[in-house]
Amino acid sequence: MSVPKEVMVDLYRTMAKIRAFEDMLGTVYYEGKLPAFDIAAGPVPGEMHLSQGQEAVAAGVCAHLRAEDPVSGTHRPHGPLIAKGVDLKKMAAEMFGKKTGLCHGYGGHMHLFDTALHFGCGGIIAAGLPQAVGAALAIKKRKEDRVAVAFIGEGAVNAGAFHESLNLAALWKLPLVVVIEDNLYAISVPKSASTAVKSNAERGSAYGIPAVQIDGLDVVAVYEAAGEAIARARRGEGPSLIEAVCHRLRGHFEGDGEGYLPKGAKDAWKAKDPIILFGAELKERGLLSDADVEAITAEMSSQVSEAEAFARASEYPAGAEALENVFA
Ligand SMILES: Cc1ncc(C[n+]2csc(CCOP(=O)(O)OP(=O)(O)O)c2C)c(N)n1
Ligand SMILES: [Mg+2]
Repeated sequence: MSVPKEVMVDLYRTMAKIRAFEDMLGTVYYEGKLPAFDIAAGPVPGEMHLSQGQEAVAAGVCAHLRAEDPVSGTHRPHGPLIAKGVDLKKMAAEMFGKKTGLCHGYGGHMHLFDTALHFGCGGIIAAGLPQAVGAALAIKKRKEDRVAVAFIGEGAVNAGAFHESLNLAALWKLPLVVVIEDNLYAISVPKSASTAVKSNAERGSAYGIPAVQIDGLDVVAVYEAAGEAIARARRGEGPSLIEAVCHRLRGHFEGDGEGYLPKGAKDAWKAKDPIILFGAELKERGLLSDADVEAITAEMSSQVSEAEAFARASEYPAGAEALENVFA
């Protein structure tokens, strides 16, 4: 498949937007938390899992999705939600715990729900996959032209929910695409210390599901693999599995000392930053100039600054509202 120029530029724009948003969070998050690292302090309290280095996976997959296609994200959810087209202001406000947020400030960064985009995520590892299977079952029963996509970490693949989900999705031939974001580590545990097979794509064969391992740093490779898998699901031919191998350029969570990483690993990953690599490729092919790249970076950073300003200026929910909209 040759990817049209406009799509290539759009993929780059999406990756740049995710990066700009997370760069902002990576700074704001530390406000008020240092020097003792008080996780509850500052404008964005609680844990924070950023996904710098994984943008190509989110951009390449979500470029094929429509608003009505349900997506379940992980505890590292920003990429897919931004790539799906979230309102950045509402997303930022949610993380700042404000009333104007996607979930009125109840959720925070790990619990981003966007009903308009049919997006959900959560902090329980592997829990989003059965939910995506449920969504895919509903789509099939209602005979709708929609596809459910589940993002899942390579660590989560060892949970029972992964295997139960794949079995049912295959048995019922559901319109589901499972995207494993293999960033090589589950917190401090490398895949080699947790996983019996070299490639999790091998696990697709246990359920008769087509599965591919791809370079998750290469957005075009992701776009092509996801295009095939999503088209297959839309044709009613059942689920597929994509294992996208990438890396994370920050710690598991903000505040992670990363003492478990082998010497030099981080530098090697930084040298393969998917956005820098793709930007260079687009320039080499004459699809973007230096000035275009600068303009896109400036545009995304201005959108993100507006979202941040909106979040800061919004009101906190009143304490008396804390028990509204929750099971109590
Ligand atoms: C059921 C459950 N067990 C354990 C945890 C603690 N935990 C949070 S993130 C994580 C590792 C997840 O690794 P992976 O699936 O590879 O995703 P990544 O963080 O690398 O994106 C674990 C074990 C959890 N949140 N939920
Ligand atoms: Mg991982």
